[in-house]
Amino acid sequence: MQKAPRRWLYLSTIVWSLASVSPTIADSTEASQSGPPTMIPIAADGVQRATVTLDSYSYAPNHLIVEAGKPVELTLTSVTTIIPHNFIIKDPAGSLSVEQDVSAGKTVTITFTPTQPGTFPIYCDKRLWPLPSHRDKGMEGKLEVR
Ligand SMILES: [Cu+2]
Repeated sequence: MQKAPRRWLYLSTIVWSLASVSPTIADSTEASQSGPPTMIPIAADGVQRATVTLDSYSYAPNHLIVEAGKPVELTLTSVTTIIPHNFIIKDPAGSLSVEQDVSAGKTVTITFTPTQPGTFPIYCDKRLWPLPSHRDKGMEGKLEVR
């Protein structure tokens, strides 16, 4: 008799604590969307290297500026303890498509070469149903290709 109600209480506590995080996220959304533009330097070997920190729910920096036609190497470092994230860059016109999962606490390096100038969205499409997606919680940014 006792087991079922106790489990329900446990689950509802989790849902409640996840929901209670939302107001904080709404605040940080404003800040993350207005992050300062970061021009990624070109190293001696011609590679544009930078490190991006993934947190719940943000990228830092989140506005990256790179040059077209030169390889970009991004080190994606997750500082979360539980929540998995990903790093997606999509050009709707098809010139760029990057998608990389980054597990909690992990570091992954990705390389791609943008060919077309433009500004492309960066975002995390993970979501824990029925909560909004991480992108909706502010986990987004942009890649500006010049
Ligand atoms: Cu995420």
